Amino acid sequence: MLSDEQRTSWDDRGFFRIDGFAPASVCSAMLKRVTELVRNPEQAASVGAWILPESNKAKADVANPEDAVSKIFRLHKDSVFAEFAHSPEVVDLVSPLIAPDIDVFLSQFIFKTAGAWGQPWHQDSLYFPFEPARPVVGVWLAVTEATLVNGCLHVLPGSQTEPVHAHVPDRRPGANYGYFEIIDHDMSLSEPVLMSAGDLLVFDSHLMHRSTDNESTGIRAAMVYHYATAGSVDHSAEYWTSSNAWVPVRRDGQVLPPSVDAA
Ligand SMILES: O=C(O)CCC(=O)C(=O)O
Repeated sequence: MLSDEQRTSWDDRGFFRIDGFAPASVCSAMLKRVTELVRNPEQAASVGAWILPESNKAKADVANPEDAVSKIFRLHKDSVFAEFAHSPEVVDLVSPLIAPDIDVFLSQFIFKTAGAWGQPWHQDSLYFPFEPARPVVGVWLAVTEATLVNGCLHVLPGSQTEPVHAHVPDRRPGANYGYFEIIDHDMSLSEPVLMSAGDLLVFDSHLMHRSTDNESTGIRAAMVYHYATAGSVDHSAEYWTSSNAWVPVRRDGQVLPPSVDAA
């Protein structure tokens, strides 16, 4: 399912991108739905979503509730987010990188409204104490444009071959919950990932990446999913309150519809 170019980029650089992957209608439906959920916390709770506040913004100081939200987790059983997570276009892209049978276990909508801080250099596998530990694949959909000014991702090509490095808590006072940082590695060969709404980045969970602060006056939104081998043992709950929810997306060569729950 992967082109030679995608496979080479994956092997050598730890990621590849597909421009124009999702239509504008999907991006706007996602943004509309998360806004609805943030404005209706009971509805968010009823679909199992978790709302994480932006640490450096007080609810009282913002015009709309969503302006003070950093991320919403556990959306992959809900409407447009489930449809995307289970779509053959995504599942058949990710499966060759992992295994024939895969689950989606994590989803997060990142609001990154004006003034929100970025996430420092990290490897996603820090958050994934699984057996087997890898492969784990992230897909990052640009819901809006991502630029140098509004806080696009930056990646360090080739760093997927590194083990998971030591991470220290994000050193900025008031940094968001759960943000950790790699400080023992040279990031000088990193590259910004400039994207238009609808572009997709597919990346290895050992790839070092970060995002910068949103210094624009608008939102820089993204929807992120993570996929892993079916039957993985997830030890997260032994360390922290986990937002993971394992849902099968591919079995016996078939992409499964959103309604099939994990065993
Ligand atoms: O989109 C962002 O601002 C950061 C996302 C990120 O680093 C991640 O999903 O691991």
